[in-house]
Amino acid sequence: MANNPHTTPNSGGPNDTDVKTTENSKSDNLERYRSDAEGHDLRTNQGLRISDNHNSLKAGERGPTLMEDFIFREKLNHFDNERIPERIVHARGAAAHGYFQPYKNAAQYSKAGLFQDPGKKTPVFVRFSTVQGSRGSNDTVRDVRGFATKFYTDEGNWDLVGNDMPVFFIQDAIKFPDFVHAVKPEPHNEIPMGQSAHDTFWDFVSLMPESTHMVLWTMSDRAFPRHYRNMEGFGVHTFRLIDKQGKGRFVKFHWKPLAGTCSLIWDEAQKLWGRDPDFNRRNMWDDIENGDFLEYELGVQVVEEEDEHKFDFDILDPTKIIPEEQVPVTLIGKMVLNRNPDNFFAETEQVAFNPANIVPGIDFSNDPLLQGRLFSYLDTQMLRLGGPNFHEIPINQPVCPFHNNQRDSMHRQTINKGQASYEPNSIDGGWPSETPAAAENGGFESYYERVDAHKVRARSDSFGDHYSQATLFWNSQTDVEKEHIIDAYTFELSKVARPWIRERVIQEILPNIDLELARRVGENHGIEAPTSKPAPAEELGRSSLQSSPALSLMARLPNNILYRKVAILVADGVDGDQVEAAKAKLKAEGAQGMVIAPSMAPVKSTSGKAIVPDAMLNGQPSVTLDAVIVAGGEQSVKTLSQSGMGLYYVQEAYKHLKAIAAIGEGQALLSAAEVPTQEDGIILGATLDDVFTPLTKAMGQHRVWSRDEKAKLMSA
Ligand code: HDD
Repeated sequence: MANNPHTTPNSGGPNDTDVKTTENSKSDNLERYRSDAEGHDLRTNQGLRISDNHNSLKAGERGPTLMEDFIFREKLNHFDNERIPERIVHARGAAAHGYFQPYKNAAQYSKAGLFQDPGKKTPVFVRFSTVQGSRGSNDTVRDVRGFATKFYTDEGNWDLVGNDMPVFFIQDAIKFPDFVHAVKPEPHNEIPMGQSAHDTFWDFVSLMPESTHMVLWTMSDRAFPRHYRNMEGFGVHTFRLIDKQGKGRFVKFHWKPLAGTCSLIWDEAQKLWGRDPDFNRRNMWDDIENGDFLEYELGVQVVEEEDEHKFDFDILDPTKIIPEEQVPVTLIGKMVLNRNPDNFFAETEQVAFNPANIVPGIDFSNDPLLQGRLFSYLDTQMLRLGGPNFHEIPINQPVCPFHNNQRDSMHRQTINKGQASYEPNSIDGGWPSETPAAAENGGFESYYERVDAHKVRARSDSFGDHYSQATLFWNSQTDVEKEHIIDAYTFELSKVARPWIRERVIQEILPNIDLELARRVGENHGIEAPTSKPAPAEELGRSSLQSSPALSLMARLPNNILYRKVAILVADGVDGDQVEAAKAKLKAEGAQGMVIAPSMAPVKSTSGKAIVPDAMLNGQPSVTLDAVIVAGGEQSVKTLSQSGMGLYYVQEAYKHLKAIAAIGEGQALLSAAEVPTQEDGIILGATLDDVFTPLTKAMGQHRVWSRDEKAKLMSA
């Protein structure tokens, strides 16, 4: 620093000092790249008007195509090169624009500009993803979901590249390629796609006890969220917040969804692979188009440096959470996702996240997984996005100015003026120049941490506890959640061909979480589980906390029906007024009623009025919606009762623990389908008013959990 004569202490460059982004800054920045063909002629990339886009140039009408046809060659050549390498992990994703706004000034934790002013909205771009499958795989597979946020701040881009689960499979980044090779489709036949239920995954994780906690999360229903709006998000690692005085504090970042947490049911998730492989991305897209935005609160768990060692685990170990009971989550702001991208490839596919993108006020910790990530992301973009200029791709550009002496390489867009591409210089006035670190909105300064140690390839003993937080997670689940976890291990291991791998999981891993869990999964596989925990004491750990209610999905039930979708089943002869009233009432509660009929032909109601269906029974099956109303009308109910799809609709909704209301004659459909009628969550009534409040109450619990055991009898 400092020997540049043009560096003025305590100030940035004259053109950089007054950067004030607004919620719209990123959209404004993208505007100059948007292209709208309306009213324009078809031209080549060189600007030539094309007169015939249907026929290639030939030697005679029936003759060979001529090499001379540069219009044909340009078109095919571009098409042939349309694909770029997909992400090695997180290949399938969907993204949205929005903003982040702090609740109040958070300067006591961090000097980062985006946390200071409650009036300030910082633009964000968020990409959600699955991890294992390729770009064309299904949304609802059992997997972790990526939750990556790019904040376009006045001080540069901050990327919070997190997941919907708060821990990770491995402790050291050097194991990442091994883990990814094990979980990805197997190398000899590329099977199975998007799933962990196969030999190499279970082989690896059963040989790596440190993965146990995270594997348990992925065996819970969290592994297939109902909607991206219903997922929590986590920065996973312990990071640092730095205040104006340069004091650092450890921090874990959390996203808390305002719509509550809820997930699909495994059977439902599997059926969705075929019924609507785009289920999550479609719902996010449609909701944003409808003005039903996604909202999350940003939370921080802050740990003073002097408290670093007061926990019974190491806060640098990414396989550990800091239980919310030990350090509460302070909510510091809100994020709203309110705009869909204009172009999937240009934005969602080309966006490049990197945990190394931080701003003054945020810094890293020595978590060895995080340290490795700081290398990997920049490196991977070189291949994926074709060289080091990917920061110039519109979606990746910061909204503040950025000037430096980096030059050239593939696809360079910036036309750097001037003669001096080095610093210091006295030819171009010394610009661009450094900004002193201590300045207001100043230059970045790494956290002043003393590191004095031997070079070793080693793992700290404090990372040795592999099981106590897995046990904590297990203990914190409700009975239904525990049953689903038992079912998940049972299912996954049933797909593992090698018996010794199944045995290793059941006899050497699961008992260390919980003996009953091991016994039950073992019973389902005919494998005897041990009656005491086999792992050494140091691996079993010593968590002082027995249970943490915050770890259950039930901790954040919605208790309202906002954004829920309800099927209203109809056929000719339906009570039309009732259908209209049901739609209106649902809308008034922030939900959406969808009229679903045997076909798309308008339905004749009892009043003679035609009702245009929103969808048909097999086009919008029950797995795509949250609850069902069977509307009254004798003829309508009779038609539905005589249709396989009509019967299946309510049976499947019952199986997936959904609330079902039947009005008047509607009850007959439930009886015909052998859906029990005297049960919680099955709401019968003569009028819409009779059923509406109990229906919304049941939906507010997301599912009718008390039905879980009985629903297994339903053959749908
Ligand atoms: Fe990673 C992508 C999240 C560990 C290496 N990662 C990627 C994405 C998310 C995460 C959300 C997709 C971003 C997007 O939408 O484009 N990764 C995580 C989390 C981790 C984690 C929460 C642990 C706490 N990752 C991790 C390690 C390494 C990587 C340890 C390597 C040492 N991750 C990558 C990558 C990817 C990636 C290969 C693939 C595509 C990309 O980066 O841009 O570099």
